[in-house]
Amino acid sequence: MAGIFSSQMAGYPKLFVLLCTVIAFVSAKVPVLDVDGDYEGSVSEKGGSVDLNPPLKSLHGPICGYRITNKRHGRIPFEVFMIDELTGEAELRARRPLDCETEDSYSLTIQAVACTGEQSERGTVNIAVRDVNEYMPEWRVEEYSGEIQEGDIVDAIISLDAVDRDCSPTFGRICSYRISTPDQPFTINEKGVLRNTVPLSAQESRNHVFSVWQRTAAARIRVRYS
Ligand SMILES: [Ca+2]
Ligand SMILES: [Ca+2]
Repeated sequence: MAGIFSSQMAGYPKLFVLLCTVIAFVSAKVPVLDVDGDYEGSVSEKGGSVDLNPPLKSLHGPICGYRITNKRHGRIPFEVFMIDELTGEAELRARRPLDCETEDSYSLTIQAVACTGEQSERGTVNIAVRDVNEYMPEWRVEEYSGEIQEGDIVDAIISLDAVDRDCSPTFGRICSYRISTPDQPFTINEKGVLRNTVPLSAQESRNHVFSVWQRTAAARIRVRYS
């Protein structure tokens, strides 16, 4: 190999050949992140390992570590564990449980650091925080009141409103409402809008008090006739 190199370079000045050799040696040692574009990842709100696509690897190892910096302000709740220095394979992990309701994504820059100290170009890691169902739905108020005219059918007597503080539609959306007190002359739709199903008579009762459930919490409803 040395013979071929020497014969190919025979016509060049010695200084030029030396310079080419040094440049070739240095460039071969600079690590390169094995990624085309950005890394895309996700991690549970509970913490643990980040699922990265593509997995974290680098060329021109051995790689002794990775340097991560936050594109936004604040401390980085992630750290890198080396798995294989030769391939640069490594795992990105959350240092602590995360809070999707406060911060649902992170954007980091990452550089591979070779064991020679050389650093790769910066890459970008986008991490989405996966929601965990921590919160129950809650009513905005504990008791709702409405009033209708005797004998009327009213499509929207009152609107009930519950909230769920989880950050994702899967765990944070109110799916339905249900009247839990049996035999009530009312119905409630998926948006929480209450209507009566038959005309009501003040002779029977001037008030109806009953409960409505959304998944787990009950609110008391009072409907008065006038
Ligand atoms: Ca929830
Ligand atoms: Ca949550």
